[in-house]
Amino acid sequence: MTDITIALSKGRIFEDTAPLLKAAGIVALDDPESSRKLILATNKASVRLIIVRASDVPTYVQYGAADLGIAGKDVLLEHGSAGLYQPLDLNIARCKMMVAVPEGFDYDSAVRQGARLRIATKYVQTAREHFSEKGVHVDLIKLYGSMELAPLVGLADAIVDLVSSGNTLKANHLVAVEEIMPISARLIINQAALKLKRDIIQPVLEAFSQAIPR
Ligand code: PRT
Ligand code: MG
Repeated sequence: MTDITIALSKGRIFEDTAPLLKAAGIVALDDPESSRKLILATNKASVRLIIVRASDVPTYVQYGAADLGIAGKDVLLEHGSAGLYQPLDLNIARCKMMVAVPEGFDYDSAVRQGARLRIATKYVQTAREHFSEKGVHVDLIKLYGSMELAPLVGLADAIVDLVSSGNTLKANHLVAVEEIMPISARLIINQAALKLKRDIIQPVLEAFSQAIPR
C-alpha cells in the first residue's frame, strides 16, 4: 500500500529535488523527463511521486491529493498558503523575481514622474504588492509565459519575471531594473497529513533539512 504521495514538477524542480529525495532514501523508478507516467513508483513501497505542472503543486497538496510537495516561492505567493505548512526553504531552483524593461527605457524617471506603467506578468499578486508598496501606479496584464515578448511588441512597458542566468533578458534586449525578491523552492505539507502520517513524514522532513544545499 502506498502511504505518502509527493507532488513535483519535472525540469529544474525535479532535478534539484532528486538529491534531497536520495538523502531521504527515496529514488524514483522512472525518469520523469523520459517517461510519460504521471505517477512514479519509488524504491520505497510506501512513497510515490506525482508529476504535475509547477503551478499546480500547491493545489494537489492543499486538497490532500498529495501529502507533500515542492514548489517555488513564486508559485506559493500567487497560490496563497491556505491548508499548507511550509516548514523548509530548500534553497534549490533559485532565481530572482525582477522588473525588466527594454534597453533604453528610463524606468527610474518614469517612476519618478508618476507615469502609469503597463506591466505584463504571470505573477500578478506579487507584482501588485510590489508596485503598491512603492506607490507606483500600474496596469497589470496577466500572461501565462514568454513575458519577455510583451515589451517588444508594445503590449507592456515592463515585465515582472524570474531571472536566473539573465540570458533570456539579454537575448531579447531587456534589462533588469529592480529586484523584487530572491526566490527558491519550498517544501509544502498538507496540514492534516502532517498530523495523520507524522511517522512517515517526519523522517523525510529531517532528511531534507539535513541535505539542503547551502
Ligand atoms: O513551465 P510551466 O509553465 O509548467 O511552469 P514553470 O515555468 O513555472 O515551471 P518551471 O519548471 O520552468 O519552473 C519551476 C520553478 O523553478 C519556478 O516556479 C521557479 O520557482 C524556479 N525557477 C528558477 C525558474 C527559473 N529559475 C527561471 N529562470 N522558473 C522559471 N525561469 C524562467 C523565467 O521565467 C524566464 O523565462 O527562465 C527564464 C529566465 O532564465 P534565464 O536563465 O535566461 O535568466
Ligand atoms: Mg517553465
